[in-house]
Amino acid sequence: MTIQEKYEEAKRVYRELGVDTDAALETLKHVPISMHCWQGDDVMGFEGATELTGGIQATGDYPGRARTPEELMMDIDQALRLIPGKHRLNLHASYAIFEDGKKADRNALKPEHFKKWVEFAKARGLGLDFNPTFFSHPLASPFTLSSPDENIRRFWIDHGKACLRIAEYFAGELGGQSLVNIWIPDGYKDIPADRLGPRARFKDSLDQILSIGYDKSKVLVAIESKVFGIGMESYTVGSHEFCMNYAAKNGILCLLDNGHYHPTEMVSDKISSMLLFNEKLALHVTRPVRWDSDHVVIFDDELKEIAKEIVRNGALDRVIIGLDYFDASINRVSAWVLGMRNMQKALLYALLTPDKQLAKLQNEGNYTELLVRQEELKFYPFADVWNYFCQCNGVPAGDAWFKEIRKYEQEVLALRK
Ligand code: RNT
Ligand code: ZN
Repeated sequence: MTIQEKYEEAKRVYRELGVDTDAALETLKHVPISMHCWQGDDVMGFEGATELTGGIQATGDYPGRARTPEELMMDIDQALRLIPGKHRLNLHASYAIFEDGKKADRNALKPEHFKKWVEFAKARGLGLDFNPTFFSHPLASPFTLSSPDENIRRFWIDHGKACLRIAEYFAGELGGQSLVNIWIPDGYKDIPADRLGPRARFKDSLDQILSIGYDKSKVLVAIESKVFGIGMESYTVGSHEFCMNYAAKNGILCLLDNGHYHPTEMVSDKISSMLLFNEKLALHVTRPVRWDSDHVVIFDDELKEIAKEIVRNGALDRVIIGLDYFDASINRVSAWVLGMRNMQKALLYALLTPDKQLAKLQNEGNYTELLVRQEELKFYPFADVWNYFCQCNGVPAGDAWFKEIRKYEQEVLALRK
């Protein structure tokens, strides 16, 4: 049976449930996912950094890490060839490209330092999102926007402002909106003597950054909270409560990273509450294994649950989905392709769920049937719909994409020594 024939059969089976597979595929095709550039080079960037700081870690030494803008762009292209649909690219400030050796420090970054990225994005029809980089820098150890040293704090405030201008430039050149996500690593290893002071300074720094009068129709600003980092186990300045309150009061977005909460606390359960009180919400989809380990996103229960919350609440255009992980122990292009395709699979799985019927069972108190139906759905011919989606969008279906990865590894990645 061909992919098409299998799809026709799947379509019939889902139709019996009241699910329109054609409509699901049409919707999925238009959901952009922001692919994080930093999976390609273990979050090193192009400033000559030799280590990753800020309490995050990319472990492993798989060969083929992208070392230059050209290599990273090549690898991104290879990944995008294997991912269905049109997407976005998420950059960090540390990926500025300095031409003619003219370097600029983080507080002096300008749109021109991202010209090459804009050209790259334009040629491929990608949108660009952005992140100021408050780590892997001599002045970032260990405090940035909450630093008690006013000179250091000023430096990072200027960095934040510079990044808003760069995002404005992205949106101006590429159309649409650009998301700027602020995450700072600031925190304490051990029990602090003052919890309020750092947070008050962080609050003031954010106020100053946002005061520059950026174009709100082009730039969406988010802040990302965190519960702990390596070396910041006892206290993080940008806790969830801090970020949620700051965002609510100042009309910016919350960005929820599903590696940034206590291990049994689920981001999928937070989405509905955020949607009731916010027009938009941003996500960093990752996979925490026992800690914020940033493993590659797989098609697991929490990913499906996150996708369901977005889809069944009609929030595909309100939730900005970005990926955030960095695994250096496996082929990095595979890591991107897997994560992106899995995110899309989860969205498709959600789009193929008869939500209204299930909600009805819930409201009627018919929990037995609800559970039975939810379980049976797992064995519906979902893969046949996915494969057809890949085929329609001109990318390899099933595991056929991996052959391309092998080839790329032999011909390109293995030569990087
Ligand atoms: C760190 C945050 C943050 C970073 C990226 C590189 O814990 O998740 O989003 O991973 O900015
Ligand atoms: Zn994150």
